[in-house]
Amino acid sequence: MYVNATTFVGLKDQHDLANAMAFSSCKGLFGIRGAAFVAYKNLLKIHDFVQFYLNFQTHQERRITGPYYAVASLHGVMNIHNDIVQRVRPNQQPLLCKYIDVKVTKDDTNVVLYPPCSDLKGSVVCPLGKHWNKINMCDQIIVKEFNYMLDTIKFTKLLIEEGFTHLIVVPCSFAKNLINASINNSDKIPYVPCASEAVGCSVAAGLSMTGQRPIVIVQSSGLTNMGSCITSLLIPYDLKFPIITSWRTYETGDSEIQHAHLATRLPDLIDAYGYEHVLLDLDSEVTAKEQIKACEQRMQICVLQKDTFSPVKLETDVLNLSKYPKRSEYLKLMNEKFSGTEKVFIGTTGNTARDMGTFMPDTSNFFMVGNMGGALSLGLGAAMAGRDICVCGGDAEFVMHMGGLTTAGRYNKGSTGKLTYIMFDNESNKSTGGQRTYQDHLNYSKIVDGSSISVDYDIVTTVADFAQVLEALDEKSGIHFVHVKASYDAETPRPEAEIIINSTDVFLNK
Ligand SMILES: Cc1ncc(C[n+]2csc(CCOP(=O)(O)OP(=O)(O)O)c2C)c(N)n1
Ligand SMILES: [Mg+2]
Repeated sequence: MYVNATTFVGLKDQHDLANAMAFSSCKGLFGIRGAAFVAYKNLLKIHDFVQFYLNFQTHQERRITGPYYAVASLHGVMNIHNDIVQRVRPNQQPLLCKYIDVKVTKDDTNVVLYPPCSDLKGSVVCPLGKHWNKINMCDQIIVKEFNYMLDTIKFTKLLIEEGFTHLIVVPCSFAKNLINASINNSDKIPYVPCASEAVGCSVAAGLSMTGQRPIVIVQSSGLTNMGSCITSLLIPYDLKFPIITSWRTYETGDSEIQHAHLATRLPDLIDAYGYEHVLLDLDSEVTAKEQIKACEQRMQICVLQKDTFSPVKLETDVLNLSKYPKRSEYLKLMNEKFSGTEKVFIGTTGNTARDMGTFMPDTSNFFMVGNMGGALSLGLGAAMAGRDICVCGGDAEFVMHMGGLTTAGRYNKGSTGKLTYIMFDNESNKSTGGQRTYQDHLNYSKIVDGSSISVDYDIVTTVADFAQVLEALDEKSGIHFVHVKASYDAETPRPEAEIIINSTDVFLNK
């Protein structure tokens, strides 16, 4: 039996079972750099192997590279072998190449720290050469616990002191606390909520060209919306300002299927845009601020991980929807009325789809958990194919790709099937932390009406009115809009991944 025991020399049991063993690498040999050797039992009966590497004579006769002179030094090691092994056992020294979840800095000029080649939060410890003498390497390094979180108030203050002027945002729950801090400090660093990331990027470009210093914050899904602005505006005109994108993660079976693709490919997307990415530091507000500042000089996009910002409560502009029914009350009514019918309900990104999963179990639902802003257009396509469609959207979803209204309006009086667009207006982005949408200046009905979509009803604020509107719509064809005011329900669970994925079937079951 021939064992490759590299890096395990003396640390694993039962090596004595091997007839021959090879050790190599500096790490496995108590600090001997580049060393390698072969050990074998006396009186070995050696079989010839055709393979070069497996042939024992290859090693015995040193036909491959390996500084076998190092074997000599082991003669000395063997006398104190037990002693050394004790020193490399856990508790005495970190094991070789061990990942530790702390930040390591050196406290001794003899210590050499290598920066990691990949994005690592913690440190990898390889105590080379530290087993031989009795110096404990822990005495030569400083090990600091991570905060794992930036102090949001301190960080916001640093951004303001640095001279950043605006926070241009399409919300992501990862940025909720920073957004709250910005709203609390709106006289110093105004919060600028934007209809879409493409809009936000252009607004920031305009600000930066006039000498302002905006910071753009978006969700990873929204970085795709900014593609045209980045590649055909920022790059050709050499405009640089900080862009921070959250990095939504995904695990198999997770129902946030909309994040699965970029969960692994976000760095590739940033790379394709021609930028480098840097993980926003979790440990030091000053370092994080410097990373953001550096984006004004070089083509770099900052990546924001979950739980980066410490909690901050909103002090102003707190939402009050208490006079409106909860969205669940409207949804339950529709569940009862349309249970078992052919009407297909499209639930949008945000909490609408989630709430539909809970409160509309008996209708045919398509859960559009991604593609924010695209629900009306998706509904239009299905209606063009003759289906009876009801889009259930949100107020933030409404504005994201508002151009879809103009396309839909063109087909209102044609041969299009039936399409109803119900916008549940809770004046906020409920699913990303409840930030207000600040869209009081909009007259949704006028915008829709101006796009030639039918608006036959006043804003709905009661369930009774909603029931009447639904009755009236039963008799109508074409494309209709209903503006419904709704308050919050308690958080509902996301429908399971399989249910979401298979919900495309509702378009086929006629
Ligand atoms: C392109 C894109 N940008 C941002 C997001 C993050 N996001 C998810 S839901 C949402 C807001 C939804 O608000 P609204 O449509 O009003 O629905 P509500 O949750 O309030 O019911 C945002 C900004 C996203 N999913 N996709
Ligand atoms: Mg909303």
